[in-house]
Amino acid sequence: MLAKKRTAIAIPSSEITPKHLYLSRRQFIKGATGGAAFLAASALLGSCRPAEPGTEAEPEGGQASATVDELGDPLTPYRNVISYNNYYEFTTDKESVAARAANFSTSPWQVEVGGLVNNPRVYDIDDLRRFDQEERIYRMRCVEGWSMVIPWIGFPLSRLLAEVQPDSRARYVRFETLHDPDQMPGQMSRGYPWPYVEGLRLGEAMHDLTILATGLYGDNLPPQNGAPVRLVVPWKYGFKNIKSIVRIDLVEEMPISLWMAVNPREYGFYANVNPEVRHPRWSQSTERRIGEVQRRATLMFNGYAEQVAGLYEGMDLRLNF
Ligand SMILES: Nc1nc2c(c(=O)[nH]1)N[C@H]1C(S)=C(S)[C@@H](COP(=O)(O)O)O[C@H]1N2
Ligand SMILES: [Mo]
Repeated sequence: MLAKKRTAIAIPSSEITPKHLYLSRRQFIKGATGGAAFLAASALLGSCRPAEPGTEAEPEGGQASATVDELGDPLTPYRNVISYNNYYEFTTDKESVAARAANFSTSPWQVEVGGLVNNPRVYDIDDLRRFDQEERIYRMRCVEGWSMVIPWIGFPLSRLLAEVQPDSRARYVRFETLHDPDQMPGQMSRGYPWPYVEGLRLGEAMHDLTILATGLYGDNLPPQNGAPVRLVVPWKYGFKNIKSIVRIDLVEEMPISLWMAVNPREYGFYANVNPEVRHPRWSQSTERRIGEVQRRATLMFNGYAEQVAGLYEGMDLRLNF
């Protein structure tokens, strides 16, 4: 394996084990247990989770370049990452999302990028996979008070924005999830203004920590985690990390997210992780890390203050919550 620095949050792609090496390692493991050339071949063709009946009691996962994040916190086990989810389009029961989303069709898939840009473009999911993919090990803190550490695979959103070239009027980026009630029964529920929408200020969207994720634990995203492409902004509450994106627009006005529309008093646009700003119904000063027993302190900007505090200089974070 490669020698790794523990200091970097963003491990440059040159330093992580590229996917084909994960796959050949997996092939080796499979081979050693009587596994299969077929699995390796299908994996190389980009198939999702190569689960061959009989050889795997559990989904494999575990293909990460490190076992801890840059603070020394252990990665959340793969099985937890893929079995405890928030994805209201399928169900509000976190433990049932995986089963309900299992047949979600993510191919073909296109993401339309437009609005105030010089080069609007429709990307096939394969076009997005062609951006240099890196591993990013990030903490994810849900506004409900639980958290995980997840090794994502993806690429900085800034690289996509550089291609479409926001024009001088663009101030915000607006993201939209697929709207397809036939596949997503939760979208029949009238309590929410579907489709799911989220937004970032342009400077937040351009920040190097902000990625479009296409995978986790060295594999493609499972449907329950937002396949085939979702946003990850690690210093904000989890709900900003919009799943299964089909549209990205550069806009002039602050987008109204689904959660702002549902309850603006409780869910602001910024949603920066902040232990000092209470949710109206609970404290945000501690969190339950999935897999741990004791609650732990929630960190300002989820532990990324050094990287992102500058984005909010001079802003009142109590008003801009
Ligand atoms: N489209 C969509 N995106 C979504 C959600 C959702 O319900 N629908 N839930 C959000 C919330 S509240 C969280 S905490 C994270 C959960 O991501 P995970 O299931 O991959 O851990 O996804 C976010 N993205
Ligand atoms: Mo969340």
